Amino acid sequence: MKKRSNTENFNMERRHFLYGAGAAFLAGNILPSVVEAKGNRKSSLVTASKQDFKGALLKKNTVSADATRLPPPITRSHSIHHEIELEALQVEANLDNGTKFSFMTWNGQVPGPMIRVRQGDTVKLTIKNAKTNTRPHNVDMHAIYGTGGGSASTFVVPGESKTEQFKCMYPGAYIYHCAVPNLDEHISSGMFGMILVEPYKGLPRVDREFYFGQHEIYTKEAFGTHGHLTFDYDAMTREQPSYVVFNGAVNGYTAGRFGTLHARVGETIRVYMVCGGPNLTSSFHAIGNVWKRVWPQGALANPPLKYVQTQPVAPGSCIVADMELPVPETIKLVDHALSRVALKGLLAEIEVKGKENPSIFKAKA
Ligand SMILES: [Cu+2]
Repeated sequence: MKKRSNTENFNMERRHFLYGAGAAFLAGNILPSVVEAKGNRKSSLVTASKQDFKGALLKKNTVSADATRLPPPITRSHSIHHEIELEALQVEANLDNGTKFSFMTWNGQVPGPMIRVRQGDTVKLTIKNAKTNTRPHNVDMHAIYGTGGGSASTFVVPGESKTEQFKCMYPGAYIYHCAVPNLDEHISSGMFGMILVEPYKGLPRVDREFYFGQHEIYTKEAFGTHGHLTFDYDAMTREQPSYVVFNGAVNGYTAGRFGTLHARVGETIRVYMVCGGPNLTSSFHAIGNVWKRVWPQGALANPPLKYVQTQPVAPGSCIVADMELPVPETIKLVDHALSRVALKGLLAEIEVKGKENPSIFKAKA
């Protein structure tokens, strides 16, 4: 199979750039939705919010997004306008101990920053492509109406930036991802994240929220090989990754690597998970627990399913899933395609501390 060289990639992406520029011109552009919001009585209070995404890494020299650093739940009952900036950053970082990979990221983290807005909010989104990058990038937001989810109007070459504006018309948890012609390579290298559009009425309250992204990485070297890994187009074509990970790191949230996440008995926790793929569906499961309440595909306009063991999360989709914690235990978040856990680095642990509840579980009967 013929490999795509980086020069060929750039030429393909360059052609797309010319097409994208034409499409943006033809689309005529961007609605004055802030003005529209001001004219709406229910949305009469309009303030700008700049969402700040700096410093949200789990560990230095990784791209691993801190699963606990997400914007807080929305409590307001009116629409506002957001100004949000996402910067495409190509960075070399540790995938595992002693193992480096050339990631492509949003703001240096995987998954990209979680954007949190409310249905009816407007967003002015600036996409920057860092000068130090070598590839063009853009962003397709599944949460919006518009050509390519905005990918045509956000196509940027290194050193360039573009701004678009959109209104979040419908609620749900949606993926955003790079969508240049080699989008599978860009997503596999880390260019995906979640935009959460909370419904007008908000979401049921929980005690803690966590943010995860699952994706797979295709390398010429076998899993566990030390040194700098090389991207493998043939393996991607065959859809046979050597790594499948949460938050851009092999077993990042485990006692054996950077430490577990924490929660307390009696709490309810919520997991937001975006599946970047680009090719594998996650069979998302919490070992030792059950999804008490789950919104498949992050489709928040619908009632949740209850007490679900394993919920598929397709590439290009999300999940919002809640758990109760009646007993102390260590919960393992996995994809129940378990070779990915045993052999490819996909595990996160939540350590639940608190009082034993022997009427629900006792280890020795
Ligand atoms: Cu890209």
